[in-house]
Amino acid sequence: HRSPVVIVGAGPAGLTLGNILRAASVDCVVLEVESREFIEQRPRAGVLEEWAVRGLARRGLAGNLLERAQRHTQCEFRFAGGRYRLSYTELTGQHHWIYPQPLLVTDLVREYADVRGGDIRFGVRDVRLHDLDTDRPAVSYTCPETGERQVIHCEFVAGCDGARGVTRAALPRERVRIARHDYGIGWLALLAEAPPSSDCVVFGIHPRGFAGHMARSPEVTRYYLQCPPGDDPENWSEERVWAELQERLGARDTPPLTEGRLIEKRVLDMHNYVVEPMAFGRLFLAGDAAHLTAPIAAKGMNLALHDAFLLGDALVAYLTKGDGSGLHGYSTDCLERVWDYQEFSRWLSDVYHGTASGDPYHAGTTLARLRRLFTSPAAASAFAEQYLGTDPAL
Ligand code: RFL
Repeated sequence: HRSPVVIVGAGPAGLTLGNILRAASVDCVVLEVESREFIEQRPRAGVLEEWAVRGLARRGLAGNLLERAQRHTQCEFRFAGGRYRLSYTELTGQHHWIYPQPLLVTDLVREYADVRGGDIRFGVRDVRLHDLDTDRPAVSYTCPETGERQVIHCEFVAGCDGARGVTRAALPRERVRIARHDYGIGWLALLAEAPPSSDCVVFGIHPRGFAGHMARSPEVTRYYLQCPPGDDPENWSEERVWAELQERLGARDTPPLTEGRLIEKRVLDMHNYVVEPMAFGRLFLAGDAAHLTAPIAAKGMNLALHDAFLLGDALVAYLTKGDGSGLHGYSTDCLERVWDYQEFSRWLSDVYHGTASGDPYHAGTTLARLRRLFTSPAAASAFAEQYLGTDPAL
């Protein structure tokens, strides 16, 4: 079997890339280990930056999103018993869109497979990459129905298989540098069957640890609670979760949170990595396969889309016009934004976790940073700009 491009992984990065290629009549095959039902329901991110949605819309991929997503214009910090709103849209003219990742993935699969006639194979096993440093690489996998090995010969492989995929490991160790940062912090990620308790994202910065509140839909709210890394979710009964959330997100003159049944409860160990360069031979990595940012600043899905736009346009330029400049600059062009978002996540992590660090010095400087956000318009504008991401006009 032959196809110009094989895309490993059907997350936001792989599916966006597949759609861009199909729109330009470039054939590709998407290989995904999970089933379609599974990826359409896997709960994760929900915050999209305005430029990313514009990029999707420009490629005909934001129809449902623009009808159904909520527009957010401000966020709220709660600390030292008070609540403080930051109207980032007033400061930047940009807003956030709230659209759960499974809905975006559902839209992208439907458009790719059912509308643009793209080839996608679910449930594949044991994906392996071959001859990446030649002009004729190949990808092999075990077919779920027959158990046979299949080989697809191609010109390019796109590694879009996320943090736990296999494509990153195909980069020879001596040709890449992987920078890592471990925060030494855990977050209990929760989804509650409860309506949001605020019309915006709320960050609770509390001596007992960080707590976050993020609307997902009128019925479902995402919450986060800082916890020790590697903590067992079973240590967190519903009762304990709600008591901690009420305490850490509590503020003067604020009604208690609306409680509900917890439908997801997972511990995330907060760590980041960046692979440089994001390419080797005919393999190009995109999204979490190339770089992970802990969900601290809600950046991961946005970066995945940024990579997919750049890689999609670059592959189309090469395969339809022989123009290799986009592919040549791909890694450098992606990494600038990746590092910018990494730096912001790290800054924000210091703020979120400072008052619970046990270090009075860190706690003191954290509160100073927070007060500065609400006394200095320049500090507020700088925060807003980074929180929303600058527009790459893609
Ligand atoms: P994905 O979405 O992980 O997709 C990779 C796909 O590859 C498949 N796969 C393989 N396929 C074939 N062969 C293999 N060997 C394979 N191994 C894996 C997987 O099944 C999957 O379908 O990566 P992609 O496309 O790079 O997208 C990245 C985003 O999913 C990720 O950055 C975000 O979810 C991160 N994130 C957030 N990002 C935001 O921008 N805003 C947020 O609010 C936000 N919140 C979050 C998050 C991530 C979270 N978790 C659980 C990691 C909240 C959470 C809780």
